[in-house]
Amino acid sequence: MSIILISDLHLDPREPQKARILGLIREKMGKNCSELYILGDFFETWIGDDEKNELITETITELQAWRSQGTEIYFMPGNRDFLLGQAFGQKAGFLILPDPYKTEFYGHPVLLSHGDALCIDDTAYQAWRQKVHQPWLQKLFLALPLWLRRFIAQKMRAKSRRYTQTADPLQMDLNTAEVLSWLQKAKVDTLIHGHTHRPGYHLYYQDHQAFTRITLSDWHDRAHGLIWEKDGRHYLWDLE
Ligand SMILES: [Mn+2]
Repeated sequence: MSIILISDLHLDPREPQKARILGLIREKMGKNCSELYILGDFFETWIGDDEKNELITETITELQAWRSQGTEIYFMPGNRDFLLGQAFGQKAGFLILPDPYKTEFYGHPVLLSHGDALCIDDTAYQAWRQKVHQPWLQKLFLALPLWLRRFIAQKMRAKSRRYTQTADPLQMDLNTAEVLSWLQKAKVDTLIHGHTHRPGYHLYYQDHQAFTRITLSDWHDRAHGLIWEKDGRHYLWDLE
């Protein structure tokens, strides 16, 4: 048996076939997968659980297929789909996790996060993040008609695209001191996250202890994730 972690699929209604890649992975390794973790930015945008389109319907069907094979599904919101709520979680059959979330994989404690909250060097982004996470503002946004929410989301996405093109990529990465502080506070040695689309293993040594940060990739050209085996081995994989 194993645990699969994925993130940053950025599922988009303009490419409904993307949800089918999840189906290919399920056929390949779903039977041996006891838990599937989706660590944020599952959807390119999320404007409320009342939105309906072909992609959302296909995704619900796909996640139900994982569940009927015996896989428990956990979802942690990212910076694109932080408005995804319990109503959709219930429909799709997954549990919504807080960020960060401490759990154990076969007895090994791990800390899970989308990762954006750790990018503290990007002060402009953090200011925006703080603003959009205010409950009153979210409530106000969700009360708007769908067409208006779609329009606002489109504007915000264009603005964010312009920002990412000009901002310093190093500044947009996770802050190491902050990562180590989170790990030490949670008393774990391993962090698994997405967000930066820069997959890899990062090893740190501090206070006579080793720490690992595992970064998942996005699904821009291929499916990607982390497998955590029952015997404790873990590795990143790609499916072309
Ligand atoms: Mn992200």
